[in-house]
Amino acid sequence: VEWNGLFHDQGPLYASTSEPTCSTAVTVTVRTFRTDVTSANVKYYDSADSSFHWVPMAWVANDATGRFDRWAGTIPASCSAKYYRLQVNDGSDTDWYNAAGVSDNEPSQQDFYVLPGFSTPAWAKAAMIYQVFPERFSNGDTANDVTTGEYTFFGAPTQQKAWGESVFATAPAVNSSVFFGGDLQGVRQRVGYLKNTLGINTVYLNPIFTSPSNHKYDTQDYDNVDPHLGGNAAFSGLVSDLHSSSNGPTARIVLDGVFNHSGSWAKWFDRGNVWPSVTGAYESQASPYSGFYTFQSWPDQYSSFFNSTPSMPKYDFASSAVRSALYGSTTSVAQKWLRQSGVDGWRLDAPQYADAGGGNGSNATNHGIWREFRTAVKGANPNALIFGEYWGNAQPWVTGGEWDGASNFDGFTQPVSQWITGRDYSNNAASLSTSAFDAWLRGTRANYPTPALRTMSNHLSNHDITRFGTRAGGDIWKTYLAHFFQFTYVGMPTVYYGDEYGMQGGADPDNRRTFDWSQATTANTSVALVQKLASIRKQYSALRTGSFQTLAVDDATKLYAFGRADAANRIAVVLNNDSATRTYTVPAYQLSVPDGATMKDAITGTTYPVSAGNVTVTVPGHYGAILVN
Ligand code: ARE
Ligand code: CA
Repeated sequence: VEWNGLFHDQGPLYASTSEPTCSTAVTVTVRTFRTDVTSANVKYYDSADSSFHWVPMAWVANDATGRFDRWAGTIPASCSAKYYRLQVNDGSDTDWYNAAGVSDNEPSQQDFYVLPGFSTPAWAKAAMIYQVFPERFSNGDTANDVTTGEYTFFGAPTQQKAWGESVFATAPAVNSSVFFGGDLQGVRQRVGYLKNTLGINTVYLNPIFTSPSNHKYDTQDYDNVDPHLGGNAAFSGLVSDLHSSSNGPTARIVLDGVFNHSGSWAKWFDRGNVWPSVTGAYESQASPYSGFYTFQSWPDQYSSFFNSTPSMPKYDFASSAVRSALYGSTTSVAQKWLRQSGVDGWRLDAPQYADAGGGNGSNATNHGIWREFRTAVKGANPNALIFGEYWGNAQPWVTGGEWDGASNFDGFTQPVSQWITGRDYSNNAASLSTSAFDAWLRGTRANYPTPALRTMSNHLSNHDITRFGTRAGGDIWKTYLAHFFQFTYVGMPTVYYGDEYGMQGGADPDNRRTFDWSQATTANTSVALVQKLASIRKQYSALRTGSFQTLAVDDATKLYAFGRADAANRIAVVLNNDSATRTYTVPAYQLSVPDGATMKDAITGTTYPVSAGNVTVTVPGHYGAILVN
């Protein structure tokens, strides 16, 4: 069998649905070179009877170029999870195809998923996220700024710094008690920048509930937005401005859900007696909240985040009362902000560690927690997005009952950083050839069911890792190239504030510098490119939910070309990871674009003819072309 002709994924051209219900059969199509194959089969494992089943595929049609055959078979409807691989035969040879690609021998893992009942929010599949660290993005009200010595945080008096003041690289003492004054009034004033200049449609805010630290991962009061960020009033104003369609397209808002631990100053714990009318677990063993936490030796020895952060005591999820308070009841933290404030979803902080009895994520307990959480949150709002923070393969959490997607450190951030900058996301030297990049992407895509893949959060930087702009050595062209890939790949493009102009920064806290508002205009070439890329992603459904197909890989010239395709458009994305301008020949026939057709670069408007199956395009160094048919 000619491997180069084989293709299948769960894009709309090759699967009748990627989100079946219990009563939806799934018809899958495999493409082969014309007359190359004499028979084809779907072999699927059904978890209902723990056995494999075969479905013979029937020849259906040729494609638009006449170069390919299409064969289809139908996996019958039922509620059970199923996993399938495809077998193709040419009379003398048998080969296999699954999410890992083509193989001579039957694969035993990375099959395609059929998970009846698992769907992710439609809006999230179209989301383009902007991540804001509120204390550092925009200061809309100087009256609420934390001032120097205003209070003492874990022994350190607060320090107020001027916007833009460079303190992180030079002052090692700089920590969680340094403030620049950013707030939600500031975000609100910049909604026009987000919606209309950048064209993003979703804002993810790092924690905003009251807490004495600048990052607020140590929650003091889940019921109130920090007054230094503008409080509940500024927040509800921001939500309505984002949801409004009178100031630009309507947009969504996702909050950071810190549910693994609280701050030690939360009322349920109340170390330091921050809540005089409440008896917290730290204050008395007779506290109504004693069961919320795990003490090895009351009061000073208790389980905390990473077992080393006393300001962040861990919840004990064995307590049904804590589960009810965090997500189970309609007035719980997770439900209340969805039901009463119109929040559109949660990013889950450190969710792998949620556990009972001070543990750090034993499987059964942890998955039980997130299954309950999903039921509660989707009950409050079926369209709420849930994506978990996880740095590795998040597959155990995204096969249906728990999260929609996850932070894509492993399937996006790391390979993109290494391929383009020669550095990993911690800024250590680590290079990656183009073919290794392609293989890495294929392998990590195979980890995830299609509904989850489309809601993975694809970020170049975030508040825990070094800035992409620094890894790129300040070469803004590498940022351009990274954005080309980010806005054309599978998953939610997630722009960490400042990445749109290549903001610099090392590890935490240097990755949380103040935003430079002099850059926030389309006079900045990088900002203008992000605007263009966001508008292109918005225009073409193929870039959001179409198939992903590798078209060309060249280690010597550092060419990477891939297709995104659905019934509306066939798109070839051509990336040049070399510094020199290069001319590439890309196999348009692989997208079934026929000879004589043209493909138009959505960036430049230049039109290219397809002949002899190929399209030839010249691309500047560290830049891309998005050829649309
Ligand atoms: C503060 C200082 C740091 C200092 C640290 C040590 O800022 O410079 O090193 O204290 O105590 C929040 C704040 C941080 C703060 C931290 C502790 O944002 O600034 O650090 O609280 O007070 C792992 C976890 C993952 C976690 C990362 C940071 O798995 O959940 O570490 N990320 C979330 C948030 C953080 C937040 C917290 C959790 C706590 O996004 O911002 O920190 O609420 C591997 C592993 C990962 C591991 C990763 C990094 O790849 O696979 O699991 O992530 O390395 O260590
Ligand atoms: Ca302020």
